[in-house]
Amino acid sequence: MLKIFFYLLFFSFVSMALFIVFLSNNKKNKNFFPINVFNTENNSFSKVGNINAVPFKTTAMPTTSGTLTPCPDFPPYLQGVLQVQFNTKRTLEDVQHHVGSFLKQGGRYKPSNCTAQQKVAIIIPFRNRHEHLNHWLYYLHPILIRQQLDYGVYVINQEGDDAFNRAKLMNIGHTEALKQYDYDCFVFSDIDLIPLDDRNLYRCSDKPRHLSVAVDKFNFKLPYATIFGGVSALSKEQFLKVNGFSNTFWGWGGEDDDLYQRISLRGMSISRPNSAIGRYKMIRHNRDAHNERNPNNVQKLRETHLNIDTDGLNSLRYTVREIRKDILFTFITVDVQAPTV
Ligand code: UD2
Ligand code: MN
Repeated sequence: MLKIFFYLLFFSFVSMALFIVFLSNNKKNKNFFPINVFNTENNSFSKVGNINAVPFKTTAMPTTSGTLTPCPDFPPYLQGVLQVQFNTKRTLEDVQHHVGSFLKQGGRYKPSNCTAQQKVAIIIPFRNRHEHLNHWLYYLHPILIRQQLDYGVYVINQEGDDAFNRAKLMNIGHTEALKQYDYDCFVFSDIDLIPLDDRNLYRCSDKPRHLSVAVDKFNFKLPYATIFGGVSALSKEQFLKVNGFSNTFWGWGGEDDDLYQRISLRGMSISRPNSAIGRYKMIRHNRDAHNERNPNNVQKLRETHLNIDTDGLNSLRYTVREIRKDILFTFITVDVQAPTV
């Protein structure tokens, strides 16, 4: 009987010891939590550690000569796939509380521990979409910070209620941003598009780049091969080479296709991230008032080659009504000089 008792005691000790070993191993795995970061440019995987432990602000690491080293090609703090939802109501105060302390007046940021590879102006055409703006700022600032960009956010607000002109607002944003800082890359983004993966870098490349490749609204597929609307990135040189957007697309539609044609006409082709990474959620909305589809824009698309040299950055006319620098963005209200009909 006593023998049985000792056997039982022995077995319970062994199982307890095994249980403890199992628990400690489990904990180790949790701490390590490796994340595979998919490198969008050469399709290779690299490992980063636990991203939750990575602070936005890291201490500066100057070289021996006292200058900062260039930021790496592949930012080390990316998280990969992101959770995005628009059910939560967000106010500007919420967003400011969330990310404001990392930014400088005007929605500006640059990494403190390395020199950013590019100076990027994000241009957003805007009128009466404040709720969308709050979501955009809430999600995009942390992403852009993790991407180690030297960037600024410019919201170009069309004054009045004449026909909306997305493309002209982009040209104005480009011109006004350059008055503020020596940007070398321009990301043109709709206010309602939120990336679902931070490996989709808001940078420019050797070709004009279409970033919003797989949008939920289009079942995560390109609706047609040459689409260039949504979010796109052009270097300063690329944008100048095509004379910017056309200024004459009033109302909804066509201006993005016109830009695509300009790019082709100037002998360039476009690049895109992998569709597994270039994923976006669009905040659901109805067509806005005064941005109805304009049937004239279809005809205009047949004339891009006739207009590219005379309609664009070199013919841009507008009046700035106000420049307001919030901590989260620079808000520029403009009179786009809509034609009187
Ligand atoms: C598509 C394109 C968009 C543009 C548009 C045609 C994609 C994913 N999107 O978007 O890039 O080419 O068709 O013009 O391909 N806006 C305001 N207030 C307004 C009207 C527009 O702020 O009253 C801004 C806002 O940033 C908005 C953008 O203009 O996201 C485009 O307008 P939209 O969202 O109504 O157009 P949508 O979704 O059909
Ligand atoms: Mn939209």
